[in-house]
Amino acid sequence: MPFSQPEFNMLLRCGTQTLDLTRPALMGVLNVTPDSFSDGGRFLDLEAAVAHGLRMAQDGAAIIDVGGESTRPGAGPVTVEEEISRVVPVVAKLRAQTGAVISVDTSKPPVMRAAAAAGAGLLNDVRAFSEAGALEAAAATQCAVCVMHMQGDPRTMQLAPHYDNVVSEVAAFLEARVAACRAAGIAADRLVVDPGFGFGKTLEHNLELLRQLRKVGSGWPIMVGLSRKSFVGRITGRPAGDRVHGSVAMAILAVLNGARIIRVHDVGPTMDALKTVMAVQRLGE
Ligand code: 7PM
Repeated sequence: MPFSQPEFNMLLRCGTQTLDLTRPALMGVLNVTPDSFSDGGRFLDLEAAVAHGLRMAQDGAAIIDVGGESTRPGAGPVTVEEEISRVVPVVAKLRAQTGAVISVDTSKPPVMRAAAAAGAGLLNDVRAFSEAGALEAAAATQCAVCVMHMQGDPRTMQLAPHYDNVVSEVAAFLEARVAACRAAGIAADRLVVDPGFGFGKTLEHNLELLRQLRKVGSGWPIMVGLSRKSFVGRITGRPAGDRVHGSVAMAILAVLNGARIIRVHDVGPTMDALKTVMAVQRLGE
């Protein structure tokens, strides 16, 4: 498999765009849930979200991940219509105004179809395309797809996570979902895998996955989301708004352990750290 060779050119097909993963890419997190840009009116929500996305692209994010359904434990469910109305206008505006690949964080087939039609190039599903019709919907687009591991569901996943061997179990799950994607007709150059840090994992599970990250990906390009997560706070003793330095350190460790897409809130600081480390490592040369 070409992706296991570090020197090999890694081109990820994202609809009509191509993402070069020879060097690690940053994905900026853009939440379009009502609590994130709560200026009241929907127009302001849209403008603020687009401005934030453009800023992250300017700071060096190769991908902007637009999410309209909060996976936060206890967050209420969102209807398909509501999620489409939050996400699609932001996708369309960002696609028109930046060369970054637009990703959509969703589990719902109609949202996948609408987002792809509006110009999204990557479908990021924390449920790994397990909902009825999701694999078929993704396959019918030309988008890249990210399959993520989660134990349980967002509401209860942190109550009592358990694994006999977290690394081999996560790797086996991702292999199975990759096989399902391939069987549904999704080409190999459209696939990304993600161990799902914080999704049904204790602190020790997260640390073990980060230590053995290459084993988790079994050759496929690896995405990680570590930014501001509670286990970073467990280590540093800091609240979510004050976890930039811990998150940047985790991002760099992930890159050194083979990650190719790093999903972050703080694009500018992470990019500075990444550039610095890459100058020394000559990663991707
Ligand atoms: C509550 C719980 C709020 C979890 C936000 C989150 C990932 C992702 C998220 C990830 C991929 C967060 C998460 N995390 N997609 N979406 N990988 N592929 O902390 O780790 O941003 S949402």
